[in-house]
Amino acid sequence: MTSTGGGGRMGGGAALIKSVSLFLTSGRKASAAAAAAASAWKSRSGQRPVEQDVEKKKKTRKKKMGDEGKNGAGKCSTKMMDTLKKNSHFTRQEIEALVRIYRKLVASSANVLPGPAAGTVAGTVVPTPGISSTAIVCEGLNRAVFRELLHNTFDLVTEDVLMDRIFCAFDRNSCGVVRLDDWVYGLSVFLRGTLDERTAFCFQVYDLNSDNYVTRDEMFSLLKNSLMKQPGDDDPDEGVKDLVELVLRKLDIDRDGKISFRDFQTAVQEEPLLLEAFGQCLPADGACQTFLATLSP
Ligand SMILES: [Ca+2]
Ligand SMILES: [Ca+2]
Repeated sequence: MTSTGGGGRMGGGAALIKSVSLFLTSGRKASAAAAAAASAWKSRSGQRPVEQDVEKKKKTRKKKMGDEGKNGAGKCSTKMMDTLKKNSHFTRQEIEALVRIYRKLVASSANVLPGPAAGTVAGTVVPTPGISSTAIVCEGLNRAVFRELLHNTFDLVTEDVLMDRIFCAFDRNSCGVVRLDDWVYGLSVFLRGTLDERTAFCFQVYDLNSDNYVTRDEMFSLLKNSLMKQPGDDDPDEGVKDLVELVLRKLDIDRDGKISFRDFQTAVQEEPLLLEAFGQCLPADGACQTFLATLSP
């Protein structure tokens, strides 16, 4: 795999990338798929003129979807459809198909939560009138259903901690479930995201405590398991620490000992392979194509 990032600043970059991807792909079942996906992403982001210079406002998670569109399956209110379409890379037909899939998945899962889901900060769930205050009903895909989907539909074979972080990245207002708008916007990044969108997504996944930095500790947690799978390693921790320093040198552009989003974005722009430097959190290209094909009539 050759670098499309170019750039003189990547001095020892090639060697590092090689060692990083070696570490990361060893012991990972989908290594071939991941490599193929990486190059596919690369060529795709390279060749697409990206006509959708979709507003980054999308990421200012303040937009509130008042109406969840409780109409029939596959339908949502015109206003909501317009919003979803405007802020995603999907066509109207694709969104309708996504809504149908979403409804099916929701119907197949029980979503009565005893309260704000564990691990979420102050759920912004609005109690539904007529429902006892002890049970908060929030329509959406829960962690179990979502995880199943990542695994089965998107062929994501990755660490539990990453699975969980991917869920959190989809669940934009931390209400403990992936709601319809979360679903459409998350899949938009998953399936058709620009490099910038995917960079923001991966950074969010890797920033385990959401403090806007990926620290040495976080890098250690993220890289630890990929190395542990190497057989015949006497002191895996040492190897992981070395790897952390290696990756840090590559990603910590401003040299303050931790990776900010700006660091990450700069590094990824120069070398897109670094996008998933801490583990796979985007689906393989084949899985994307298969899923997209099911959205077209
Ligand atoms: Ca962090
Ligand atoms: Ca930094």
